[in-house]
Amino acid sequence: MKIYSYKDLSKQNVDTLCLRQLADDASIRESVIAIVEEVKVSGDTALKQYALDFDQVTLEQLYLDKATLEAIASTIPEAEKAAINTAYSNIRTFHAAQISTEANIETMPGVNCWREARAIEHVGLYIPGGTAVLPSTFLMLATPAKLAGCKEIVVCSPPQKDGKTNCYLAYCAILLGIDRIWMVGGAQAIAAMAYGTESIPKVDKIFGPGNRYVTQAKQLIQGTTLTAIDMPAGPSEVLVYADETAIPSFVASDLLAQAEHGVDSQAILVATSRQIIANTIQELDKQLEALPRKDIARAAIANSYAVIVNSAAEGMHFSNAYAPEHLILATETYAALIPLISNAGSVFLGNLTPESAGDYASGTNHTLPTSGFAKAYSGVSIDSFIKKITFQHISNSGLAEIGPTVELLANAEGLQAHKNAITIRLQAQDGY
Ligand code: HSO
Ligand code: ZN
Repeated sequence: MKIYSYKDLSKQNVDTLCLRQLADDASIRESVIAIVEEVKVSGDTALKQYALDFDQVTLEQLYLDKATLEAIASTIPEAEKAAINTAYSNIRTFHAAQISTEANIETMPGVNCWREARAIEHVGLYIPGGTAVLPSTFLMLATPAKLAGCKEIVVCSPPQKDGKTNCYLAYCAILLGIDRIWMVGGAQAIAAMAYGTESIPKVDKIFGPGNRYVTQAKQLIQGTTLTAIDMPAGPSEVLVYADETAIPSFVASDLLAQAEHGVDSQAILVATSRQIIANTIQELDKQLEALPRKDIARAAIANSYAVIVNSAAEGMHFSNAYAPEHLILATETYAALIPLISNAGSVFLGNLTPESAGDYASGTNHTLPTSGFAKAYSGVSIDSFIKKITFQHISNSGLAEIGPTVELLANAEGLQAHKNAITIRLQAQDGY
């Protein structure tokens, strides 16, 4: 892990350190374009062929039905079932509280304006398989989708070697009231949901993380179809701010929790002294050896760095420039730092609040903006599954109030028909 001193970094150095590898691999783009085109043209036939080519499974039917999911779900061990139930309950409680109604505003006497939320009717959720199957992601996406009232929730996830899904995903499906999981993975899943196939419904918005192919496919369909995406997704990342009240073994465990996600994950340590960094690296080396995914974690740590800062303000300055997906404040004085945070996906306060808690069970969503997109994007929430429609009503007296203003502005823009739409009504009123 490289160590930098903040005071020696130029603005350009900081910019370079904050730059993520936004993978735009031309060969990936080309194969994704080909896959998307093939799914668009050949639909289910293409999906079955890709299942054979990429997942080595023959699928007679592309989805698992409710009875199959129930049978798989029934094999889940009791302890894991209880853990999923607890996580689900917390995620549900936190997201349910985000549902709100807005006030009806009388902007002028007799002129009323308001907004009402409506669910996005058809949504698609992509649940990755690969090196880690993530039932937690299923809960994080489907819980707000259900609460928002989405009519149709299409779930795609790559098949296991037996052509099915595991007991955790199946149990989540049953718990969430989702009675079908499509055994479709990769870029082909994104294409299927964006264009629709004979059996997979076309959706209005696609959610979920994935590998570079999935991410590339999401970017592609966002630009070429009417289907929206949740957010641009890059490798997962954490920035831990640690001062002398931090506990190095805890900090090391947080950096490694991030690092085990993937070789391209970043785990950044910002600390108020070189000693804290040294202590943390010592702990990190110790803990790393015991990890089953140590090769992945080691590669990710090699891709990460530490920064020494002279004050909390400097630390937050760097953090805001980096705009981390996850920010952990490993300090007892976290409260004073909260107002200094301007860019972060999700923040974890104090020595007893690891990112893992939010990844799984505390209630907040773990689908968050990466790669610096926290400067402009929020994480997934109820808002991601709704759109807000504005309404207005103008009464008799309201028309008299607002009419002359609109007439004048329409006239100024040279749009006579706009003006007439007011004038014709005002004249009709005069006749009453
Ligand atoms: N840290 C990941 C979410 C996750 N962690 C799922 C474990 N499972 C992105 O926020
Ligand atoms: Zn995680």
